[in-house]
Amino acid sequence: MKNELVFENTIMVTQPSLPNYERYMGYIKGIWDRKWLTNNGPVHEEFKNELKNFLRTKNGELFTNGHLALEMALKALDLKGEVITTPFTFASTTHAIKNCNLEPVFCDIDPVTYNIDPAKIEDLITEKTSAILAVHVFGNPCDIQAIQTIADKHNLKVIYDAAHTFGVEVDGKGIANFGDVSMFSFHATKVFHSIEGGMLSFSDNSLAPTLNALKNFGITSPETVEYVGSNAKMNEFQAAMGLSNLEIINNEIDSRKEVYTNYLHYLEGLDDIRLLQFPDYVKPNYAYFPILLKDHKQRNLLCEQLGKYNVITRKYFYPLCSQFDCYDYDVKETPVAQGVSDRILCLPMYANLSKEEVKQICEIIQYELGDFK
Ligand code: T4K
Repeated sequence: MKNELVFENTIMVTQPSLPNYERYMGYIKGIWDRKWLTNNGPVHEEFKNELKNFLRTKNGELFTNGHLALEMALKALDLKGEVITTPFTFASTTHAIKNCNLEPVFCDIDPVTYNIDPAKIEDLITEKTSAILAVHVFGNPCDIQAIQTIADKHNLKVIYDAAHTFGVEVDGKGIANFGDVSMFSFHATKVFHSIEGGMLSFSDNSLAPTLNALKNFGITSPETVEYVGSNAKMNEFQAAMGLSNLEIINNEIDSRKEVYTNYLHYLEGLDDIRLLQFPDYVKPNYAYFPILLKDHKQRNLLCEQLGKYNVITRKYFYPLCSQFDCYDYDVKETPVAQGVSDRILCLPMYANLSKEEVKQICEIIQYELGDFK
């Protein structure tokens, strides 16, 4: 331990940015006056339209969180049987599949991008397969073209868990425009948030009425309930936070880019660490700062040691979803995912993380990795 590097105030793995207080309260005042609090209120509608403009997508619907949005997407597509997916993701992705009475089939990941490896998908397709549910992990887009080619060949739906990819572009095209459906999370820990919240973008506009019914108990008219739906509606207060945050999103991404650049600068030359690189054709949003350590022991030690300096890191995503106690799968089938999950560590990443703080975190890492050798 090097005592002079201990932070006085704990550095969390992330911290939400907040919008201009007066702007937010302006929206709240309107909600107060109207007494219309949820169920497709005017702020909800304004937020939805602004988001569709920002993400440059023609179809979009809002939800109370990203997870329920994903479940509603799987239901609206009326999937059956098996869904090929990645085990290297947040619990939500796999739980959504299971909660919709579908069977997840775990495909291994690419060792460089940490996304589902398209080269390994076709071997897993059976007559029961109805979809591929891929995740753009840490904001780095999947191999969209390869996945679509496989899906077209086998007549499968493609759903993207785009929880980490708000504002990301591929070859100048907004990330919301790929596959059949993409899900965005607006949780407080995300690059863009509405406290809690989520959105689906989708290619087939006929999905809109089904999604709207599904998020409102399956009700299609005052006396008709056509689907076994849920309650997954976004309320006016969430939408107000989202609208206010949309005003600062470009600054948010610029600030994160600076934090990312500072990390690259101060971690340069550390042989034990591999960083996530974005291809030239991707415009990233700098959602996370994952590092891949040499082995499991080194990752765990570094995580523990950083904690003693008041730096909170997270092992996103360890364990693999396929290893959860609530499931019973054979993880040996995804060795690359296993290796990444054992060695990954997400460093603090948020817009307000100063250059001095990043420098100090990197000095701790340098010192502690030196100690571990
Ligand atoms: N798919 C993927 C790939 C996802 O990553 C997620 C969510 C979803 C689907 C589902 O989307 P949502 O239904 O959530 O919209 C956090 C988030 O709760 C979760 O949204 C996120 N992924 C996941 C990667 O991270 P935890 O369990 O790590 O959260 P927690 O409470 O430990 O927060 C992390 C840190 O953030 C805290 O240590 C401090 C800071 N924090 C957190 C909150 C809530 C704040 O500073 N302020 C806050 O209000 O899951």
